[in-house]
Amino acid sequence: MLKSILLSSILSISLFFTVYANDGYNLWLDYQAIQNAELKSEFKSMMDGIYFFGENPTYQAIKNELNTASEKMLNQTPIYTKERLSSTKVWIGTRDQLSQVLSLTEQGEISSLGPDGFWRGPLVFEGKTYYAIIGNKPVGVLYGVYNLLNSIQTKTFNNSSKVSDSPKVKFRMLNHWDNLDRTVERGYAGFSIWDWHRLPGYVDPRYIDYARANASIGINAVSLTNVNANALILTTDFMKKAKVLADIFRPYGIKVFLTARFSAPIQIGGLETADPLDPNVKDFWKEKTDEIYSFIPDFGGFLVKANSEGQPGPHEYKRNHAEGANMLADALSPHGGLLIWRAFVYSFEEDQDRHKQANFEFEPLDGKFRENVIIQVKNGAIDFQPREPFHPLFGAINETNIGMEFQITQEYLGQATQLVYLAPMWEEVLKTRIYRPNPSSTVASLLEGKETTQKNTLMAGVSNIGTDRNWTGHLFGQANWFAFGKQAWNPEITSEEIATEWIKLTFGQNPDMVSKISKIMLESHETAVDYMTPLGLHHIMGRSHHYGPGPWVVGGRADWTAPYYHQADSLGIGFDRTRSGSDALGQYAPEIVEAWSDPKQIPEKYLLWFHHVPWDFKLKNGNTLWEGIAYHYDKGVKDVREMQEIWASLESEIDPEEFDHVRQLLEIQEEEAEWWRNACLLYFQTFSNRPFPSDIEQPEGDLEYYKSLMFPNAPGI
Ligand code: BDP
Repeated sequence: MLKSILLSSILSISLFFTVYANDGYNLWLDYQAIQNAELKSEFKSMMDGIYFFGENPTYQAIKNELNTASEKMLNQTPIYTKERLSSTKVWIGTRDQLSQVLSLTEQGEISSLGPDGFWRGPLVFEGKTYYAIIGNKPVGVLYGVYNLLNSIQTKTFNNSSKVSDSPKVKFRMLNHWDNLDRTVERGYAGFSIWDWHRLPGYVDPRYIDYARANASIGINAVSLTNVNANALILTTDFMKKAKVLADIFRPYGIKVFLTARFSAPIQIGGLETADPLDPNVKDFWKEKTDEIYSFIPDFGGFLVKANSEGQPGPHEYKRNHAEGANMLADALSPHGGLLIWRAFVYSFEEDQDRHKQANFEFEPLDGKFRENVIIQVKNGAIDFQPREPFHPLFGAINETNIGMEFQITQEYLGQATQLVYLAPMWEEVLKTRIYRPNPSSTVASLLEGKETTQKNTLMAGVSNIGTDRNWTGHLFGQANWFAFGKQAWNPEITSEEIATEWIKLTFGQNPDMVSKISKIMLESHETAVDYMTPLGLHHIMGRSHHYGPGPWVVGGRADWTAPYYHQADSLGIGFDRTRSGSDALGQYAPEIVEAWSDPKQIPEKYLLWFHHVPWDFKLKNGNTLWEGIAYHYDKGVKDVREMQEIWASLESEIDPEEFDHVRQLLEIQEEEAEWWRNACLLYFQTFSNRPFPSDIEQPEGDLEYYKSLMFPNAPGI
């Protein structure tokens, strides 16, 4: 008896969890049942009569989305009417398709929103009001529908207000660093979702969910393969595989790009050279490109990493980046394709501060690139550090298209064990005033094409997506994917707005919960900077895998070692990048040079990035630099504990599986934060020779122990 009671209660507990547990697969498209009666009846009445002005694959994708949403939110299937009047409530179509029912003013308003823009709201026709969702192109309609569904989920829907929006950046792109064997460079969420081996025959349903997720946040381009490229992706067999993905993504408005290995003419073309000025090389690329377009007529173009970290490029043939890029751009331009050329270059021979090298190479070439080339520049000059000042190429080249590269995957920011919401970091960069080419220019306004004549604008993000059931390894990694899409659509949006929206879509509406999770998210980046690299420290992580602290890492080329960047000695710490040092600061606009040249004036968050300062240097709050470093590390650890406490207080509000997933990872984050603090403070103390402030938690352990830790199987390499 007892046994059977026990068994049945275990069963009911596990049933309970099976029914309610959320594994995160549905991302922000979870479409939870609507509780609010008024909203429910409003949405229900809309779903009772939807008329599409025409048919095309994107409208089919919209119907599929409406079916999913309505079934989950209302437990009913939408009714699609065959006739646009009578029982119809909702009209869906393009401006052209609705031209007979739109006034000229309305048509003008919609037209000004451009190809991806949408308009939704009430439309009166012959005395009856319809709710219309209109775009200039079907993809705009799709964005409008996602926007509507989002407003229902977040309870911001109002049937009498008109909403319109359009993206400020043309190409909103994910860069996958996925290899053909399915490993992912800097990937922390399992393997690549591209199952190349089973493509083209086997089509994983996940490809569609991936496209839905991207379209719902406005992402319209993806490059499928690692920038450390494999030439095989350009063989006919792989083109057939890529075609399947492109066909799936097309209705969702997403274009496929591939990474092109510069030496492909040698590797798969049987040539002896990849010299961009060689006629046979040009023919190779032209034929390859034509072949790709025969499979994928709307192929986006190539993304290229050349002459960087050992990748082949035009320098082998004494040609410059423009000669390399233009040759590929010429192969693409008859088809309307884009050539995205990365500015992440630094040479093996050059012993100049790595910070300066991209400007050295690209400034002299400004204006020499073809119209269909975009130079893709990382947000900072070193490499996706926890915090970097903006890259000095922004504002320095103004006759060449320039785009942003952010890293969504958290290579240097806790990988997939730490909760670090990246939107505030990106926002900080985007909103920075750069004074060039115009006095009021910001990184955002430049990227939007407002400051120059640039038409092809781009924001790219290195993807954090993998085969993990929840896509991103850490549930909060989803927020970074989501935020990237939102910021690419509108670089002026605030990270707070995005966080609120994501939380509501992911966890629900309770205002107290929303504000608590929002606090965790909004403070998490500063917290990570505190326990990893405060006050402008950078590149002091473990060698090669970049997991955990490694301020002692030496050996090999200088700019792959940590002391190259922190320059700690008995007198002080920091990289002198002013005139008395490498003068990387001199690559910025004069206003910035002036503001940042003085260690007393520069924002303290960049202090050690640009200055080597004595351990007793006085910070703005009166502490010495040494004390300040110690307080930042200490605060970082304490703030992680606060995140844990807030999270723990939400247990009754959050799905048990999601709650426990995050709880466990926060425990790891606390340990890792302590590890960072202990290791870095003990190490820097060997230079500062000063005691730790007595009111911080004293770093424990032994420096030699921290130095001895090895992680040969750390993910992502
Ligand atoms: C660095 C990564 C490396 C990438 C490189 C790049 O450590 O794996 O290949 O950037 O962006 O951050 O090309």
